[in-house]
Amino acid sequence: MLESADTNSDDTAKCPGLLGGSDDLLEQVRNDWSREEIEKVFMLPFNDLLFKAQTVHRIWFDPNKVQMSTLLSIKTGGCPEDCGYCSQSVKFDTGIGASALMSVKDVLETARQAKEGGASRFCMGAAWRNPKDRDMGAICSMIEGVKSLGMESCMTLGMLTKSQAEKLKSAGLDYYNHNIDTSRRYYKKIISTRTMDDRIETLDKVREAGLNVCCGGIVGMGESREDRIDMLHTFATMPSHPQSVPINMLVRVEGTPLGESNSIDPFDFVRTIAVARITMPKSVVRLSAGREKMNEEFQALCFLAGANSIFIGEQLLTTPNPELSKDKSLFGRLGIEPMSSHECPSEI
Ligand code: SAM
Ligand code: DTB
Ligand code: SF4
Repeated sequence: MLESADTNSDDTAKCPGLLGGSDDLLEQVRNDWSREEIEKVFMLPFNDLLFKAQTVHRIWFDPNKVQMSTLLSIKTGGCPEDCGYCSQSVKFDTGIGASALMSVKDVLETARQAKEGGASRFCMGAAWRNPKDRDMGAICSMIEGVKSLGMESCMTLGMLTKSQAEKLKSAGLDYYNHNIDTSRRYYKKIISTRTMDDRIETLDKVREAGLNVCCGGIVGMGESREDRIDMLHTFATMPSHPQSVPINMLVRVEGTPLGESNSIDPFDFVRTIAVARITMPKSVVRLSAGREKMNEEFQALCFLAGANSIFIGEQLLTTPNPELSKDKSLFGRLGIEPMSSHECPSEI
């Protein structure tokens, strides 16, 4: 086990890259991280932090492979929740109206195009507080169709009942995305219509149904470093680490309460990625929303810090993402290649 950073803080300064112990001890996957240990890692000198993150990354992953997913909003706008960052809440005037659930045929045509564009996973998102049972038939047909294209599937539909989670699993769903978004303390400033515990409950149901968990958060909502450390501590001490950890940089949407937020220090964003990599060594860490506003050097630092998944395609749910040609050029310059599904660790 890694020694507590508390016991060897002087050594850490003399021995960059190690928090104590030898590199082969970094192979351990731990769910017993203390908040203090995570804070110590977060606050390391930047070069030491990146060295350590890259060391851990190389134990578990090919450092030049990045998993590529494409995202589609299968049901846009009109959501009754009040998440302060979101373009799709009915509570904010963002110019995005409510539309109906897309047809299975249209979803599968978009999935086919995503596969042609190089995506190995197709992620579908709905602006719901929770799915209605009457929608589950269409949702399951979408999952079956995506699987028959030879792609992995991911859904994010809001809160689930036990039986809905089981239905998704039976349809062949690989991942369910449900984010905690931020620290427990800051959460109340961002969302009032459902609690952090509601989200944790859904995550438990997803895990118990045997689905891979995709759970992450957003950085840049005005939260403090303390909040980022708390959020990372929550992920790292879950009963098992989420198999996929999306770290989103807030996309500021006009009309939302967070539309005018100050931008985050890029180095703090990179630190968040690096700490996710170190504390959840086997998880795929996704450099998720926000790439449109990052330059190539910023993204390269995120990959160096251990991010190994992205969304490709020009649209996230309702906001833009870099053009495919720009991503292809960046990957060419960095020598990054797509990670195939069988290289992507999962529990199922
Ligand atoms: N309605 C479902 C839910 O909230 O779980 C699924 C869709 S919701 C849009 C999925 C996630 O996208 C949110 O939990 C949040 O982390 C992320 N997200 C939404 N809007 C964002 C924004 N403007 N910037 C960054 N991330 C955002
Ligand atoms: C996640 O953590 N990020 C994605 C996905 N899970 C569903 C969503 C990002 C949404 C960005 C804002 C938008 O496009 O509306
Ligand atoms: Fe609704 Fe999800 Fe947006 Fe929150 S994040 S308002 S639940 S679509």
